[in-house]
Amino acid sequence: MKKNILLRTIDFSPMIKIKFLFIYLSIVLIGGCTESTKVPDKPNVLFISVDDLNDWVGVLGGYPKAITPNIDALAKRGVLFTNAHCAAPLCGPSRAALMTGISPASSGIYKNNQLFRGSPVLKDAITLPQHFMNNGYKAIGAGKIYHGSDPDPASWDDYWPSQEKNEPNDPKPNKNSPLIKEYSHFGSPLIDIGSEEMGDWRSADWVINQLQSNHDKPLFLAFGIYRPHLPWNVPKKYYDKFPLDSIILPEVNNDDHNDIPHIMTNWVTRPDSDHKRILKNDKWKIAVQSYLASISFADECVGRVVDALDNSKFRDNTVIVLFSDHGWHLGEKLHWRKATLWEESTRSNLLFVAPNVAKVGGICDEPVSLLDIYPTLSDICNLPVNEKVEGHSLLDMLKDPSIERDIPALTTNNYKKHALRTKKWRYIHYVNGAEELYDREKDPMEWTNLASDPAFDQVKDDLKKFLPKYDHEEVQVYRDEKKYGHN
Ligand SMILES: [Ca+2]
Ligand SMILES: [Ca+2]
Repeated sequence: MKKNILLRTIDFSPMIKIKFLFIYLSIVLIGGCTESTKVPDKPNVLFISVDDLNDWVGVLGGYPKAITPNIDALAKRGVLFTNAHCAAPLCGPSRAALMTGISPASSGIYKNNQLFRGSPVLKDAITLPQHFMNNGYKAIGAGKIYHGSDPDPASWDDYWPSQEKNEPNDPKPNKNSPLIKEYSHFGSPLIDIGSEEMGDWRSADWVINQLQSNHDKPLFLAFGIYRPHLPWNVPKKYYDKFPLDSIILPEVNNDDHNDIPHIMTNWVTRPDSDHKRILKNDKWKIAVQSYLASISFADECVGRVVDALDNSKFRDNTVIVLFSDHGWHLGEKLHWRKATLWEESTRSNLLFVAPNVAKVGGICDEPVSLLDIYPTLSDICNLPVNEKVEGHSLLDMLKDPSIERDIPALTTNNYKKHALRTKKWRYIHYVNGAEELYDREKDPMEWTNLASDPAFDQVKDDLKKFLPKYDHEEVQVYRDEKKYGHN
């Protein structure tokens, strides 16, 4: 306005007036453009978690025939972290760590049956959604974000199905279905059940509804997908995408356990191990098919919500993060499920889409941790730093994914059992001093344990410096097993 008054009141020559007008219009237009394309102070956050999803995703290349078009497309809109690792290779402690930003070694939360607020360190921790609520956001969500038996109502303004029960019920297979016997104890195809009856699908419906509604504050909107967590009961059409005769089995070395410490073989070679049972019953291909089918279903749920975001008014001012809470073994290293300190358990999905911040199509191969999600989202959204969190902001790496990082990713699986991952090495250190060391560049299947070779003493010494200086004893506050069972 002042410039207008200036132009009106001073008697300039016509030519100078035109020049003034040109400069003025340039300022307004350029200023306007800058305004419309800069990062909003408080962008919305769409926070997507996929449970138990390993690297069998197209863009991560863990399995050649995985069908994940929606996650692949999302990764190409921002930065994909190909070397991301969980803080703990189990649902409960991984989620407690990433949602509070505090590692298991600091909190003493290592197991699924511990209640994370029972830790004196986490009792009053400000969780990621609480941090957003404290800074003017509305935090809402649906599905599995925290571990099922350990929801955290303090983290949310609203939740679906409810604050106490975060995971919707799933349909069960018909007991008379002949497929139940044919398939493994991990689950089977659902016949005569549509996708829309699945719990994850209904969580997506709720999230989509929020994206189509008005909100008086910026949103922290969480969408927790339960598949491909067991049981792998998904509609048959997802199984049909992966004919059994097309299934490729993971590569294994039957002597693999000969050079791993006894503290680990105790568990993975036990007589009733999943691997022995699956081989005995000839269910390996069926299990691989079931996992792929469950991933394909989860990917479709991701796609539905992202499509809804793209068709909403939030499209251009929403940051998206997608992660999985840890990986999954399907026979690699003669092991199934998770809860190891090997690559299959620790490698996790992590990608960020952040308009005008994250490089479009960026790929970062540096080791990063799911603990980094908290400070990264906080930074992208211009929130104050929570000094208690232990992760490191990835903001600079989102802008320039070629930046190198010299901090290894740390994964903890129970008290004083840690793995460190750099670009080249995986180093594992157990509570009794036993070790494993793998050269990932030469040995990507982690078959040859180099830890006892003196030639690698210096490598181990350099890595050991990054082990926690302090390990909190296991917190003795457990959930009610009668209510939740042992799963
Ligand atoms: Ca999990
Ligand atoms: Ca081996």
